[in-house]
Amino acid sequence: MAKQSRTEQGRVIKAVASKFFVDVDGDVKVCFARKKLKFDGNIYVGDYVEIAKDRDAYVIEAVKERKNQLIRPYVSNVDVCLIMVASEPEPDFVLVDKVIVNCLEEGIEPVIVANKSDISVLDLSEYQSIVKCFNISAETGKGVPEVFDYVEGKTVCLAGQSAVGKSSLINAILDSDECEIGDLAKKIKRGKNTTRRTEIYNLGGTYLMDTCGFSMLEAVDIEPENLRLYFDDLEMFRKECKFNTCTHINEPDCAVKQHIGKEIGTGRYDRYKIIYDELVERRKNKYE
Ligand SMILES: Nc1nc2c(ncn2[C@@H]2O[C@H](COP(=O)(O)OP(=O)(O)OP(=O)(O)O)[C@@H](O)[C@H]2O)c(=O)[nH]1
Ligand SMILES: [Mg+2]
Ligand SMILES: [Zn+2]
Repeated sequence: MAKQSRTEQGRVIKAVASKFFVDVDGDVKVCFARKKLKFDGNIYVGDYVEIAKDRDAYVIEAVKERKNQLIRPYVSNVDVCLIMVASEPEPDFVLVDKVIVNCLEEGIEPVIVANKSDISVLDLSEYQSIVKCFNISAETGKGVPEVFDYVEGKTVCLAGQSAVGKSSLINAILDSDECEIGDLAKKIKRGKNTTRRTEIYNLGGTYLMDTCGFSMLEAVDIEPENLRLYFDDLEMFRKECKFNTCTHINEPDCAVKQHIGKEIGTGRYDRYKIIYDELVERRKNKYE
């Protein structure tokens, strides 16, 4: 009974070893987790939790049901995912398209943010009809207020390759240098994985999730035949295809192919096929 009254609600904003940092109305409490929860491997940054004081320590008693979750980065209860790219490191748009698929599967809005526009502006024309796109510079601040306006009040996950400027954008929004900024390894033109763990920065109810860069990602486990449902730019022409279930790969009289290089970006279609083949390959391996 007394225990009940000591229960508080909060949100996990960071995990370090066995400690979880839980934001309770702006007050951060360091918590341990009940053994059972920990061994399920089941507390994500972004989780809403119930904590209670157990003698001198705070303990996470329960994790509330998640609205959604991503595996890469490991986060939960996300509204918008800012998929960040930059001219340096060289963008990997297969990775971008996989993140879009994974977001759509989880009901998260994908948004593309091309950073470092002070160096060069990336061509996002293939994406303009499918997702909201921004060209910004975290360094000069160009476009940063527009991004913030778009996500204000939401839980926002920043995702993408190392050194695209995820932490830099959060710093620009917070107007601080709270996040550690890395460098581009000049020789290999790749990032150095400066951010090592996911952390949430709460700016008056806008939750900004700084995450670790990654260069490998699997699309969610869907049937290859269903991949088309995650490519709106292709799907909008399916009605013109001969077969209603056309996957736009090998079927005869596929109308989508007529639109490639016009309304549908050539790169988008090529990447669709790459991801399709990966899903076919994965299904084969599963049943072997
Ligand atoms: N020219 C330019 N450089 C930028 C901009 N934003 C970030 N950088 C630089 O890019 C490098 C990487 O920035 P970070 O913010 O650490 O990148 P990150 O995406 O957080 O990288 P990880 O934490 O490793 O995943 C740093 O040297 C930044 O100074 C920008 O708008 N313009
Ligand atoms: Mg970082
Ligand atoms: Zn087709």
